Amino acid sequence: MSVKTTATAASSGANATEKFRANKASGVQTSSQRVNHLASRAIKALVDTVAEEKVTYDEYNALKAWLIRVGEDGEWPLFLDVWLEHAVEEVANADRDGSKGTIEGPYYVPGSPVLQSPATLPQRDGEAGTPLLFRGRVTSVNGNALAGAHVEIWHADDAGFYSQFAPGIPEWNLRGTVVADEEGIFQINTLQPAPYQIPTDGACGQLISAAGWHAWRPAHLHIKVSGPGHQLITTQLYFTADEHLSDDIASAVKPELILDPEPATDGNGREVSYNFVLDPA
Ligand code: MBD
Ligand code: FE
Repeated sequence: MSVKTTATAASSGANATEKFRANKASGVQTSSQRVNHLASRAIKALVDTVAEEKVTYDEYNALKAWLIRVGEDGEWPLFLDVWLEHAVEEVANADRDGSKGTIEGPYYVPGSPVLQSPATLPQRDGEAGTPLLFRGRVTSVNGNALAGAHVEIWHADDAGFYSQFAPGIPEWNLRGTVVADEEGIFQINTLQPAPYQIPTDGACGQLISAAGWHAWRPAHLHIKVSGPGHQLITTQLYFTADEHLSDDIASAVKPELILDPEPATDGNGREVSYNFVLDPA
């Protein structure tokens, strides 16, 4: 990774806190009975860990200092999405028959430019990376085409940075909402994303190095697919032969979500198809 990565990565974690406040922190109420039950279980899991592992005061204070730093660095969204969201997603999508979902992660922004298929995602002049043509069809579980389905896509640039979370990138760079045609078919021109390292210079990075873990996610496209009368699915697609498919730090890879692009028929980069199947609402 370039020097730029180290210089700016922490702000990507912190910016996710601001975006979360702006877009997601809703006033949803949870009953006191449910709060009591869940908080008691979560606290018990920690208490049991302390008792069973004979946690010392030094270790307790190290935990306290680290938790304080997670907040100071604005990395709660990053921490939760990397280490916990995968379990929430499994629960949320357990009953679906259509395409597999996976985690959203901290870098989604609603309201990306709406582009009619065939579309090219917004990008800078000379944007680095191998061209990738991503196409496919959106249908219902019964096989019917979903005309005008929305395929919303966002991904990191070749250096591993997401627009709106790292400085100096145009607002909607590599983000777009592509509208499928009457047959549910979409075509999206973008660039092959690179393997991605979560920010290493904040509290999450401190945990990773203290534990001797690595910070990598396999290269991925983030996607939300929706169609009239159907449930939106949030997912990611990965690429075959990526060395981090089997040890994603965010535990968000599923075998159904791995693409195997081929050389593009026009000789320019690579192309791949993937069909999405949505469950009725
Ligand atoms: C990402 O790009 C990502 O997808 C996840 C899940 C966590 C951190 C950065
Ligand atoms: Fe990501």
